[in-house]
Amino acid sequence: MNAHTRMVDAAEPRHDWTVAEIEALFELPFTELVFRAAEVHRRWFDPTELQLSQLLSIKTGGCAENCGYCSQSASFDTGLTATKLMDTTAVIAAAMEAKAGGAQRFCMGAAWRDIKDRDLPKVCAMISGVKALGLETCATLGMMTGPQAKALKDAGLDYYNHNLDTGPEYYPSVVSTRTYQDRLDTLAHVRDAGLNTCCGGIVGMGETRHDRAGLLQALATLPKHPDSLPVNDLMPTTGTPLGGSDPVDGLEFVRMVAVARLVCPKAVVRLSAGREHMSRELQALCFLAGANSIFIGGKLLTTANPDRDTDAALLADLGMRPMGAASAVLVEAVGD
Ligand code: SAM
Ligand code: DTB
Ligand code: SF4
Repeated sequence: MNAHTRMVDAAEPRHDWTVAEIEALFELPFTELVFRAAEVHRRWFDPTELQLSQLLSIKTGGCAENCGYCSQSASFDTGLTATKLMDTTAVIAAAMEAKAGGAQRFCMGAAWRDIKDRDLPKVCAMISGVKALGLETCATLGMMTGPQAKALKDAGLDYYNHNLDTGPEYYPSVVSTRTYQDRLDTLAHVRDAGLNTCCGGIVGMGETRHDRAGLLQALATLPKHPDSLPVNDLMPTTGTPLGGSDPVDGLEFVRMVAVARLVCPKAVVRLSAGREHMSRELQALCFLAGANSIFIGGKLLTTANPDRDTDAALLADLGMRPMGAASAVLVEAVGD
């Protein structure tokens, strides 16, 4: 087998990854790992392109779950003011603004344990309204049933975000109000409804490399690899159990991105939460290692994200452009 054949083989999606194999990838010399990931990235994508998503919290705080990282859980005193579900017109206005700012996908997030049937018509109206603007639609509303997933799909939903967050062994240390299997069940409903899956996790919660490999193994052995794979760096929030976690070393974060690219080669890997505290150089290394999506706009759900001008300058300096766009920089693509 020559080097070219080996590279092409390594770029084909596999569903039989073991945790040990994934741990071995983590242990490669850093430059070797990044090089391999960059090769696989180029096999499926134009490495100068970035998919651009923007988030909106359509229902903030007061959540019944106890995810140890989350500012929005009712179990922790984080000083966040809970709000009720936003009006549809306000959501559509925010989506128009996001589109004008260069977003390609608009992601609506709700601090719910699960979506209730009583809220479904309003959420469907939001999705249809956002879709009608010519944006891709994504929602993250907690657990849901098969019929609920079908209703969202019929309303025009393109993607559903539902993260596995960490490896199965560490998961119970992070949240106790639901199980890993609950998450997998919702992901099955998402797939069965014909929705694209957005599924990834968080690093920086005190997990080990074994847990990170466990998360990536869980993602890579799903019946279908995630279409979008967000890698979040914990946004530490005072008042949450994980608010005082030690930050993850930048090089280890890049390894996580690179291994995600290798085990889910066709996924759009999102450099998700945490860019606010990353240097431009660290972000550039993540793009080299296979990340090809970011959240844009100055706010994620409740925490900060780089503003549009900062990102426009970064993309211009890196010579990167929005996925599918002809022009070379974000600022040119959206006008001023
Ligand atoms: N309530 C729904 C759920 O949990 O599925 C949707 C919203 S929830 C905020 C979406 C995802 O955001 C979580 O699964 C988690 O991966 C990520 N997230 C939440 N808080 C975070 C934080 N402080 N830092 C990094 N990622 C975070
Ligand atoms: C994902 O993986 N990250 C996004 C989105 N999916 C919903 C959320 C990040 C939230 C960061 C913390 C906050 O802003 O509250
Ligand atoms: Fe609720 Fe989602 Fe936050 Fe967990 S991550 S507490 S489910 S909003």
